[in-house]
Amino acid sequence: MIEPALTHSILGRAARSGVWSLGLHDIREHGLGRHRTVDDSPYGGGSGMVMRADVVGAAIAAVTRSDSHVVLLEAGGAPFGQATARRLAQLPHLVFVCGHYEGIDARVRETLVHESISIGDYVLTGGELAACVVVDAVVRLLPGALGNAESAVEESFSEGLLEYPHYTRPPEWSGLTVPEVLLSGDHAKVARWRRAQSEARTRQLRPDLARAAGLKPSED
Ligand code: JF5
Repeated sequence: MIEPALTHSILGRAARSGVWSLGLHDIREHGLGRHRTVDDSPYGGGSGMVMRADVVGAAIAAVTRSDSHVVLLEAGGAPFGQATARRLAQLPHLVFVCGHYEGIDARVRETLVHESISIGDYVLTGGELAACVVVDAVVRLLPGALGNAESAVEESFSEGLLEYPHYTRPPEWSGLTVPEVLLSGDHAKVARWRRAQSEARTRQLRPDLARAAGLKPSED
């Protein structure tokens, strides 16, 4: 699941050109016994299974270096955002621990995990897709990862506002036209229009971001 997601397209090109590299490690290789068991029932009772500290601990130990930063993906982690992506992009070696079942023995998080991250308030079947999301957001920030065509789209988030709407040819499609101002050639006017669109969208869809960016609530 992870390999095709992270070796496709832009991330794949960046890996092939040496910007980053991916190592994939199956925790089950550290599993116990004939069934390579990685989980057990929770102390204290209850449903579901918990990933064993000894197994996950051995898996982490096998792949970490002295400069590794170990990240656990779980719904109960700290909310992931662009600021976290920027911070992780500065680090030399990231290890993503992907939970399954009800989660991982809490002693692993306390000892071997440097931070626990959530990509949103929903439950996944495992941490792999969440790790792919984080890796994508981090790798595209590495120097040389993006070509000119893909660059730049940090702007909206570094401003803390949502993107303005984009248009390209044809000028009329399905009876819909492109806003006049974008065809006017007046760059200052275009910039003001885009800023107003960003602010309006942010107020409407993300009042939390609007407040954080210091936008006044609109009248209507
Ligand atoms: C996971 C046990 C981790 O469900 C998530 C998740 C949701 N938002 N961010 C991450 O991670 C997978 C499942 C079960 C631990």
